[in-house]
Amino acid sequence: MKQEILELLRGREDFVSGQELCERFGVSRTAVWKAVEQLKKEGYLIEAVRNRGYLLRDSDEVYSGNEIAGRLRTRWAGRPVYFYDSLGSTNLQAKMDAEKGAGHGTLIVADMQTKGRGRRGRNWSSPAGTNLYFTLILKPDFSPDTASMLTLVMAYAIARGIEKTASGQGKEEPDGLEIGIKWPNDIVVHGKKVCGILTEMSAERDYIHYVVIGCGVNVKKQNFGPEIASTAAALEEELKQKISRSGLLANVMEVFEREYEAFVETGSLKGLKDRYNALLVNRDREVCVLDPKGEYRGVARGINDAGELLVERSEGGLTAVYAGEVSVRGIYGYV
Ligand code: BT5
Repeated sequence: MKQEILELLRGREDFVSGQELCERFGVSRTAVWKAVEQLKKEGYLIEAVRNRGYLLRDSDEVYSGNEIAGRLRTRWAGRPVYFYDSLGSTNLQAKMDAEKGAGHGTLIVADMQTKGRGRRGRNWSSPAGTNLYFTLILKPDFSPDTASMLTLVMAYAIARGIEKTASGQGKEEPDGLEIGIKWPNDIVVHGKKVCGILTEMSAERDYIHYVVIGCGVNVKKQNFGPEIASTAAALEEELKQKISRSGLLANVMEVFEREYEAFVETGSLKGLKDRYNALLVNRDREVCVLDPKGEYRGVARGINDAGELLVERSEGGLTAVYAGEVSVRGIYGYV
């Protein structure tokens, strides 16, 4: 009932009387009052005025499973959502849940991580109360070599989700926010990393058991450690506005669901390629490709339908770089 009261208050701009709530849910005034007290404990700002009733002031700062679920407008992405105050790593939890049968679209969220991971065992800084750490479980029905493209679909969804949240109008392409993608798995604002993505998969040769896409997005101001102080940034500071973590996550799920469905239909990034390339910060920049077989330099020209980065090499020729094998660095810095 708590959730239902919340939904009703969310839809009203004026006070809702205690009487109306009692009649609507067939419970006593005390029961309504208790449910409202619980919501307040979760962080909701609910004003209670004698003879007028209850009014939900603002839920933008509330970050909980209920709040995220209440804001979702998807059919399957983020359903169900499991929220934890603390986890070792949302990717690890997601993999355990996927093994135990959690379905396509299940979302694991934590307010903090004690063992947040980047690629190749690197560390992901994951303090409490500030950022998004979430992992989406997918059980796709396509071949395992296609799965690395999902990182790119998620990167696009996060970039657009940020724009949508920051513009506040649900509009996805406001001018001048300078949000970009650093191929393959970073989101960058003003040349600094605000988000990283770690995609992991369990598969046989031609069959995917599951894919988990884990994302960390820096939202609130925080003290980044000395190691990342010069390369990391948080959205609220860079964009100079408040960002609701629950709202952002719901927007990301919405864009991801739409783009994932288009991706599955064509089996490639054909439909997304041009829009992705428009956000690519490495585009037409000199990059260093850190290939285990040998580093080389070139100019990044954008992705192809398979999500590979096309690099025009200094010594001539165009190479398609596959995300699974290499990293790309800017010549003059992180981007
Ligand atoms: C990534 O790896 O960028 C993938 C990060 C994925 C994190 C999410 S959080 C939810 C889910 N659960 C997990 O355990 N992981 C996922 P990579 O490209 O390897 O970048 C890692 C590097 O980014 C580190 O070595 C640091 O230099 C830097 N870094 C660490 N924490 C950061 C932060 N909060 N913001 C920006 N940069 C950070």
